[in-house]
Amino acid sequence: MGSQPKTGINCPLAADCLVLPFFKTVWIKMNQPKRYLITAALPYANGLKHIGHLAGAYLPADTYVRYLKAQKRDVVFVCGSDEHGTAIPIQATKEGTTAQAIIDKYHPIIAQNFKELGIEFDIYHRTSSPLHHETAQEFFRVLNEKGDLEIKESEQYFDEAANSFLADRYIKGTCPNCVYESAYGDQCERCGKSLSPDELINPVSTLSGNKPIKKATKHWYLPLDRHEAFLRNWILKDHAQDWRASVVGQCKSWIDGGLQARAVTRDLDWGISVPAKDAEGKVLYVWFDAPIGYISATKQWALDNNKDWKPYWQDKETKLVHFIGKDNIVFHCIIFPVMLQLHGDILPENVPANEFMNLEGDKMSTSRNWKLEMQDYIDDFINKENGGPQLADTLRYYLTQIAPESKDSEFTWKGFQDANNSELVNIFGNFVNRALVLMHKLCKSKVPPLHPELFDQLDKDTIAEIAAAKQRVEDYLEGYKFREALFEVINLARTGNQYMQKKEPWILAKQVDENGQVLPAAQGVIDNTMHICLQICANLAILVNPFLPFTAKKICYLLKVVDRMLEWQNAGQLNLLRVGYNLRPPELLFRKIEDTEVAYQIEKLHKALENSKQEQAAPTIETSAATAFAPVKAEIVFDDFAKIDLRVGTIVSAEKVEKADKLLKLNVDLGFETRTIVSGIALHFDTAAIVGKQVTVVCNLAPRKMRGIESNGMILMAEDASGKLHFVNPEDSIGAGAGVS
Ligand code: B3M
Ligand code: ZN
Repeated sequence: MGSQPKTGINCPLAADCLVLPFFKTVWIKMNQPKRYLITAALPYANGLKHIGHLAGAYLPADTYVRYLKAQKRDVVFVCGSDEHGTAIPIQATKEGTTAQAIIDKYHPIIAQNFKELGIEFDIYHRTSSPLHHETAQEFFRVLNEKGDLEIKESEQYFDEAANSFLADRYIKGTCPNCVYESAYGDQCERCGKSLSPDELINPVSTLSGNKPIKKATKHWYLPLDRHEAFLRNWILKDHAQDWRASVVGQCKSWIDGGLQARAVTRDLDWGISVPAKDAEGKVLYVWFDAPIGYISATKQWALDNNKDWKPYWQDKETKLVHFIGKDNIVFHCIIFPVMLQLHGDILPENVPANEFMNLEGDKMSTSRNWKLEMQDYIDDFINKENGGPQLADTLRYYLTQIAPESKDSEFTWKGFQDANNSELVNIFGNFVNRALVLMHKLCKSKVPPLHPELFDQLDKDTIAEIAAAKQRVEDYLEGYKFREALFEVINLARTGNQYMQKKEPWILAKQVDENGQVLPAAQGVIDNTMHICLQICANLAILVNPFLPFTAKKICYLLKVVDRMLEWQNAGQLNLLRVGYNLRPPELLFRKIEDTEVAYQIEKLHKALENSKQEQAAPTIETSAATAFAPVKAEIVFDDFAKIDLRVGTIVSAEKVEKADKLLKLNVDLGFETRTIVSGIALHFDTAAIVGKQVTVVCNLAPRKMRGIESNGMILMAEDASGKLHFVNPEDSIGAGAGVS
């Protein structure tokens, strides 16, 4: 089986098996929009993203887009990195590097993670791009020049020690809503409430830890209060029925709570400079520029594809849908729509926001290390020997099955295993596998003919069910009910299994004549059964494609049909596979998830939590973006210096220390011996790139345990003004062990 050429999916021969209607029935639905623009929240490029993010916005958006594309509708799916706001420089300080280095590090990793999980954007853009800066500035300018913004002077929190105003995340305090003690100045991460710094109880500067003072500063405001009537009409009247109740509910409480002017500029040195007079040192508020990122991404996509971006944002016949998590509702349903309306753009048709997904009984949290990052899942399942893209589908399946569409939901490893083993393996995979095995065995490896004259009620009901299932999946998808839609797909596989079980073609195959030939009447029923089962398999591929795209492709491969079969209009039919066509031997679609894998993941989760507690308690080697020269240390005499034994060493191996972002475990050849040295340089160097490098080693430093590993020495590093580290090493390669003095 493994030796079958994988090119079968697209090979011209394969197309023979696919019977498409002679003329394309262009399926025109009443009120079908001319085009779609689908957005998924732009993730902050300040760290790896976890499966809560994936389930909240990206997976449902991708599913919806795949469905629309299978219908051959005109759709553009945009996303990208949100690279501004205080979250970025704060992470840079944590990692001892620059804001630019942070976004350059995380943007490509996040993009790659999405790709490996089958999230297929038409463009994954960046808000640090010049095109975005221009677009956001133009947007601001238009509103400012029309008088849609107000300029106000107000007292804002200021950190005297750091000589800096404290924007959003530079200020922490107790949430007035849920009394969480580490709420940020713009939002409480526990209850999701959007806040202003003034609402925080006991505010503290995260720069110095001091209590901030108030100081006057000038900012531009978006006066939401002027737009109450518009918002009431548009959300609470026009969309009261078609938007999710939780979304309408949150909007209503915002509107009823009294809309206020929101500052759209900040005193900060990271972001898009405010294009106005007297605005030096000020940048656009990240939540002003980030949603405009959807527009700049569309522009970039249009440039790349020789298309016009304008209709996607300006033509009323475009259906704009924002996929987000519930903490982003106010920005996408209230603030951005007001901006769009003032700017003369279209408004979103829907904002299907999801609630939160918890993990093993607790909230997912990056700071507490209670999370499953996309990268971790990719490493542990997809990129493993017994992994592959099918394992991306397993995650997609479970996350959709437990999608927090109307209330918070919970990811458990046991649930993941059950969903995979009892539904994907036992129902879906098993059905497709049995259909292929029996077809080879009972029908000479070919798609058998149909004998309608032999149909009984069960055949007729089963055939009818194929079209009915398609309709239900479609209705749910159109209504953004992804978990129900997926349930219907699995249910069709369940129907197929039951049908096969009731028909028992393997028993009928025992009705043979004296030559061992199956009796014609029995063979007729076998043919019908297997024909219907195989057509169900083809239908399953189409219906499952938006959810589990890798699986859909694999079924096409097994059935030797081209991917074109996956077009939605083909579903619901019984003519997808040509009679007499030879299919491939079966291959399993899914593998079992073992108990040991579940146990390993749960243990890993708890260990990570423990480690993060230790890491927060233990001193770490800090590097900082030094902008000034450090003062010279107190004088020492020569004898003090002579006590330090410096040698040239060669790095012979380097590996990351598990769950310690900054540490590398190095083996360094000192000529007379090879030593283990733990060094806090992991954020600056790739392990592969430093093997073979020469370094200067303090080799008589007392051993020290770091993360349970004994470190025997220290490597000298030089730090440049940007905070980047460089090795201190001899100009030419010399023998390891040479003394340095
Ligand atoms: N970056 C927040 C988040 O990742 C923010 C979304 C922007 S969408 C325009 O949840
Ligand atoms: Zn709160």
